[in-house]
Amino acid sequence: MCGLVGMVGRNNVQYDLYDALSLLQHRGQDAAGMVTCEGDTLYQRKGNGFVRDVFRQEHMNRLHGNMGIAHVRYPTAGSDSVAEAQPMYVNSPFGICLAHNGNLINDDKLNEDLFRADRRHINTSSDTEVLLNVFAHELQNVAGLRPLPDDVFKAVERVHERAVGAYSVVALITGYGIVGFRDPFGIRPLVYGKRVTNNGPEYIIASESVVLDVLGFELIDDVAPGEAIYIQANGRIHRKQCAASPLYSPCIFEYVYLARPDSIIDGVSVYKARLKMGEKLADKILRLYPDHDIDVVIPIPDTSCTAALPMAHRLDVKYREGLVKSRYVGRTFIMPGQQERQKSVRRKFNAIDLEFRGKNVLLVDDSIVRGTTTRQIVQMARNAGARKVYLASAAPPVRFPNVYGIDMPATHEFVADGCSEEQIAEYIGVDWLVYQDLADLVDCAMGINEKIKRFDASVFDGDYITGGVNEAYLSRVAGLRNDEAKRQRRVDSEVIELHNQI
Ligand code: PIN
Repeated sequence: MCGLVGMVGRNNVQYDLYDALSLLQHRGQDAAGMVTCEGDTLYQRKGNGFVRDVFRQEHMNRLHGNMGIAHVRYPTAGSDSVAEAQPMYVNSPFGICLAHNGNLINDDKLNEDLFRADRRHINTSSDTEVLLNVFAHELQNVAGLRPLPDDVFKAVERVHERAVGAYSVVALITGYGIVGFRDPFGIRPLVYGKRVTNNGPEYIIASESVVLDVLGFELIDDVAPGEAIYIQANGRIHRKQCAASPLYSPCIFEYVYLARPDSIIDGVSVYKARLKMGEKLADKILRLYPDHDIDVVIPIPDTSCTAALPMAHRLDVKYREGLVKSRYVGRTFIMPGQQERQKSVRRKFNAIDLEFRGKNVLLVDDSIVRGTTTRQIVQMARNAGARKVYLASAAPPVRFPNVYGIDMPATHEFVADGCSEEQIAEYIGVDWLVYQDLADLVDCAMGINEKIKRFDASVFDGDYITGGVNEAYLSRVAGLRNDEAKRQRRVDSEVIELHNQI
């Protein structure tokens, strides 16, 4: 998962881009990068780690220019090293930088075509470099000495024809402007907005609307599935639908867990969707257990708190924040091995005994993926003296791999893989377990945007809307995602970094 931002301003944009990346930090904490453009010159800073660690004052001082793009990255399959931090750059035509949120399914085939037909070399295993070169090649085919809006739109049309998968993109064409586009299914989010200054309008494109809110931009619209937005360096803005048959199909997991609650994605408030998830889940519990003996609802923080509160109201039981999550403990993915992950859960969460002792507790989480964190938290609840422990998940069981840019484990590492709900409950150690039904979840996210007819819910139902997801592809993904593969890639990338230092 990644976060993107691109901006055309009236003055230097590096501080706005920095703030935007900080607001998108939840979408990726593995690496961050920024490219700015002043006249015909590009300035770049990229590195591994949090935004605040990658950009120091001396870097900020050098990032000149009134337009730029920036990116935060999560380690999606196959891209853990700093060499693959984004934005990526290709010099021809014009000098183009590109940052991408999502994942291409046919990057192997595109890589081959780029080499054989387009005579372009790809130097990393990142699908972003592939996407950048496809866009660059197509722009080179149509543009003259300057990229006109129609040239940019034709290039995006060709990208849609060639690329299969999920891609929300911001690109910068040196000296000319920034481009934002979204795949024909609009799987990953992208919005754009405007801020009026005394010197004229400024424009921004970003993964989530929270960036626009905080930086004082007015939301114009979501970039529609298949649509492209071209903002020229002089502040002129152009938009065009570039896909033959776009179909709104945004990722439902954004609403479950990925996005910030204060963002509005495709016209639907993430916060409101989560409130509804809590209400629907309470209704299901009341249907299944009309005489339930729940004393207290306790969310597993942070995401699930939004759903747990209306849930408690509807169940007519107390809501208590009996689990405290430390803000300062390192991320679990620095320690991807199973044992290390277990230790880190205990460091991250602590239980307030008085909320558990002698009580029948309903824990609430946004989703259950591996079940390992959940299992330990259930054990903590028991150690804190809970009489019975129940668990409700605001999302259905995760059973299928994500191929659209969310870093998830291999299928056999999902707790739900090949297991019934009873077996999962037993593994996790709860007295009963309730999952949200998929139809209810879809209902919660439907909101008021009539353009959305369906969601990408492939992690729950295995329906991959883009096509191209076959057995061979899934086994390639599984090979890249299991714990051992991730550990090996970390070692490899450390070696590369060391080599670079030497
Ligand atoms: C919660 C994020 N949420 C918690 C992510 C745990 C699955 N896990 C998915 C639950 S928050 S497990 O954003 O940190 O608040 O099933 O893999 O054990």
